[in-house]
Amino acid sequence: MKQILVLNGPNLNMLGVREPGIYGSLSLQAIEDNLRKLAVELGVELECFQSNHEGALIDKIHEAFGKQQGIIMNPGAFTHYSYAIRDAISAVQLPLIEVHISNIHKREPFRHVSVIAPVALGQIAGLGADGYELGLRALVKHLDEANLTK
Ligand code: CA2
Repeated sequence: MKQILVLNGPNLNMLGVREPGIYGSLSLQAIEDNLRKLAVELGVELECFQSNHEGALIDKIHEAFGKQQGIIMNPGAFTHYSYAIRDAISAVQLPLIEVHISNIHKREPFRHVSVIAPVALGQIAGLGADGYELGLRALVKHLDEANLTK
């Protein structure tokens, strides 16, 4: 069975608690529960992890090498400046879909830049929590297609 890692970065543990106008009213727990239901439907296994610490996220990315086949990640504010997370993604060479709940491209200029996007398979932004499910569907399709060509 395919194994997928779902990573959420800093402050995303606050989802549903504050700022529902920007980030919606679903908690991270509810988002992960919905993703787990979709994973059953798609026949894949998920591991979900959230951290407010850059190093902990990097460790999880390293651990994914040899364990998981792809990653769904909302790097939070690390998106805009963490070369260390970007290097970790490059190092493991796993397909990663970058997800943002809000549309980072129509917010403050510093959010328009993603240092992660150049090493991601794709980016989903502005579609709310649905972005995680769309990302999981796209990643599983990508992995299926990659297997077919082997
Ligand atoms: O839109 C996204 O998903 C972001 O990755 C969220 C990050 C932000 O720094 C990125 O620019 C875009 C921030 C997550 C903060 O989450 C909160 C949730 C509830 C209350 C306060 C913060």
